[in-house]
Amino acid sequence: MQYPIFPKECSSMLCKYLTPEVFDRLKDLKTANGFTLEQAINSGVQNIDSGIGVYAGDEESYELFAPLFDTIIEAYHGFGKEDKHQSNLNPNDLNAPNPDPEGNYIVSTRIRVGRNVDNMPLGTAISKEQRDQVESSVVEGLSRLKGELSGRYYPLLGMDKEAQDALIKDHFLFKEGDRFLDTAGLNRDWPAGRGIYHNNDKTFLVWVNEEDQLRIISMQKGGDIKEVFTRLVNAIKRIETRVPFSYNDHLGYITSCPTNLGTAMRASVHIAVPKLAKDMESFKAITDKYHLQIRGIHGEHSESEGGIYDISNRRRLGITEVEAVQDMADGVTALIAAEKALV
Ligand code: ADP
Ligand code: CIR
Repeated sequence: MQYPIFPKECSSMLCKYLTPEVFDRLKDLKTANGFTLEQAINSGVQNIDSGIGVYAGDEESYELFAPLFDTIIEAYHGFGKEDKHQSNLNPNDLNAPNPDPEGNYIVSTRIRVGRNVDNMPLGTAISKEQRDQVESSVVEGLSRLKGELSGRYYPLLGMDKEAQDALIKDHFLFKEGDRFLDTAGLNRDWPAGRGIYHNNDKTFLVWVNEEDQLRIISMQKGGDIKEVFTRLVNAIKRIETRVPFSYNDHLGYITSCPTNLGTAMRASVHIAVPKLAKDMESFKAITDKYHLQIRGIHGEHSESEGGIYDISNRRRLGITEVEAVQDMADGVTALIAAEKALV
């Protein structure tokens, strides 16, 4: 493989940190699962508008390709090679009263974590048989959930197009054909092995074999962040009694994309701040202060509609789950105060 040609306008972390020296050191290496540098960087090479541009094939990728991954992890999370990750899933440590009890700004709240099965390659490097095996063991574990968490699994294979599109439009299901995931090898054998589990109210959902093998999701209308977090924590604890998750003391939960390492948690609100959004500089000053990311209404790489934005914690590694949610809760409180102050 030759050193890739990145056009001038490319500003991804991949083109910034994959120097010719780093490339030469890593280009012939392969993990035990056969995952190569070429595979790790293909998404960012093909999609020059990537923000990051790399994916791991397995836990070992983070060690073997460390000269590339470590610089990206440091730049994204501010987390160094010697740092240790700490988890805290105790909802009692969260100070997050509803920032919008009258329901004027927050449309909905969602918190998700990514998880992958221990001793399996990640979705980028997994075989069809292994993926199917992940699906059946996860579905078996989910079938034991009780009470509010009990629900049904809907495989993508055989789901009618209308039902699938409705779930996507209503923000419950992952989209199809994402070009970043495609070029990372994450959509191979689509739609086999993929699906969604949800309870009747669609307040608890699990995506199976998308970017990560599990995306465990708690969501509901309004701004009761603590209720959403509490439901999520209960679900994580139940599921991990049946499905062993990939975790280490340095990187926390292992995920395909290095931005998701650690807590693997994204806590978001859909929030209407139309006045503030007219002044993107002030909007961004607040989101930067609280380490928040702004996304559009249909998820990553989408646009806002009607002044409604998806606001979530940006940092996931080197902070606890409680701190990640706290970033979002404090930042959203500040955004609402700023919106109220505008006439
Ligand atoms: P992820 O959360 O896995 O990083 P995306 O950014 O692609 O992935 O979002 C996945 C879906 O979740 C999208 O349909 C998005 O609109 C929806 N979503 C995210 N946050 C919220 C929220 N607070 N309320 C409702 N839907 C949400
Ligand atoms: C990119 O590099 O833009 C995609 N591979 C997605 C990266 C994940 N984005 C994020 O900010 N969490």
